[in-house]
Amino acid sequence: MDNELQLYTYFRSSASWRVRICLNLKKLKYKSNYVNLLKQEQKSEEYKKINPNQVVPTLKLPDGQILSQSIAILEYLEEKFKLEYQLLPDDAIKKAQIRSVVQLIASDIHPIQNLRVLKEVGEDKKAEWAKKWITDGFKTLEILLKETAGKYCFGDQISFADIVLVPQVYNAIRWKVDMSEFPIIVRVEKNLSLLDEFVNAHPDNQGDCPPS
Ligand SMILES: N[C@@H](CCC(=O)N[C@@H](CS)C(=O)NCC(=O)O)C(=O)O
Repeated sequence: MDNELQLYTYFRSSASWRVRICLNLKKLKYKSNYVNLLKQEQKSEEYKKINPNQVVPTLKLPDGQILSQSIAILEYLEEKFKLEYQLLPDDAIKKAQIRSVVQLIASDIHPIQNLRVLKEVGEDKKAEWAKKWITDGFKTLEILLKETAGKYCFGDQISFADIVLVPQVYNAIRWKVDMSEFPIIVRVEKNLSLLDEFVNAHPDNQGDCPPS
């Protein structure tokens, strides 16, 4: 079927996970096209035509148009489907503060511990590297959230910041970051992880997640 949203995704990809959460919150149905990063399927000639950057996620719209970059996709979904579930407030200052947290995670933390960067860092150093950069970023994040967090990153309203937070905490735990240093991050992530839209988007609940 072509007249549906299609998400090119990998179960453990943080950037894909962000888009899955957003689609769920906005109650948008989509088809998953699985791209196995461990099998290097993102490097295939076929996928390169869809996403020249050779990463997931990619969102294919029902009319065939293609969007890449998870945050650009979130922004598109917010503009187009704001009424379904509003993830950015109208207030310009609050919106900028939320985007600042998004950038901290999506631009300053996540790319340094991405698969292709870790490959360059090398097998023996990659765990220490990932742990260091996530820990450093979380130190800043904890300070920011002290001012803004309620149940979620910004008060009791789910925003883009929460969407990027949850996959990053999963990575942090995977790389053995000492989360006891970050009580606010831990509390917010716990609250979010109870919500159906977040549970459904979790790597364990994806069709391409291998049986444990
Ligand atoms: N800035 C991009 C990052 C995308 C990205 O790094 N995707 C990772 C998975 S989370 C990937 O596909 N990595 C494949 C690789 O590094 O070869 C976005 O937000 O969409």
